[in-house]
Amino acid sequence: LDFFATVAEKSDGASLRGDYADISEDYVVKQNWAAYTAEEHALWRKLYQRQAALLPGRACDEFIVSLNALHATDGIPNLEATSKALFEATGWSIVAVPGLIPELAFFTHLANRRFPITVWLRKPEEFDYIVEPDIFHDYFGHVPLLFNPIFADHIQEYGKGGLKAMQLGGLDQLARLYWYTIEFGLIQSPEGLRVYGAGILSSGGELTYSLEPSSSRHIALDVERCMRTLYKIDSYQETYFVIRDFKQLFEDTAPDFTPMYQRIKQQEPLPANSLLDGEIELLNT
Ligand code: HBI
Ligand code: FE
Repeated sequence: LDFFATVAEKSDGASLRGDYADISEDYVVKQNWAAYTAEEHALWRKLYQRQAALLPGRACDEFIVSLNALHATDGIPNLEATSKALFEATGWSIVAVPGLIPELAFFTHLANRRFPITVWLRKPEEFDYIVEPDIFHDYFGHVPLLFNPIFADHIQEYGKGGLKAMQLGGLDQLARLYWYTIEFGLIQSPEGLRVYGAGILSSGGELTYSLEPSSSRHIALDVERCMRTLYKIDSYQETYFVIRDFKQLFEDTAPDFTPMYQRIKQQEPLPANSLLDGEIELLNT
């Protein structure tokens, strides 16, 4: 029941979507691919086509290359087939889940190189915006970069870090880091800023918005600063943190966060639109 408290907090008290009747102990279910309707496959194709058209010049190259190799254009993908290809590439698997799952189960999957993917697809009226992650967000947004060896290792470390943070009382801080990197992160490229965060990559509006100079703040990622920063769950982000490359993300998050959690807990969290003394905005406003 802890779990429902967590989720109620995350989704503003709204009840959970998804069918939790047949879960195994680690919250895994069968995808039941044959049960998706023709309408759902058609909606997937529409979602895919809109996002794919926005990717060039916006998504990082690693994402685009891996996404194309997945051949997921025709309809809702079969997770078992993807899982096999992914395992061969980076030793990760995909497990099907009914929706949001408790943090302990979520982190345990990641720490063991299993990525949980929600089985249900949004409704047509949720084409532009959805609160809880559905299969389009989880698959389109997260799976391609699991084919990148450094990023794949990073997500496993994040899972281990999550299990540790639960012991240390650092979950709020770690969740902010996850939010501003794995979900809403930007990365430098020789041609300018690019997106690697799954929350942006799976969003029609934010994929263009997040790269506009006049939009929100763009500042270089500093892990401790990021972990102090509150985030928005119901609007575009007010700050985007930018990494140089995936190696930076991996290395900067490698140290033991115990002392950092201690320091951060003694301070007030920063509002989502903060700009601190000495911080430089990477795009002109
Ligand atoms: N469950 N299915 C699913 N997907 C998530 O992204 C997820 C979750 N449970 C917990 C959780 N995320 C977050 O609390 C952590 O990433 C912080
Ligand atoms: Fe996500």
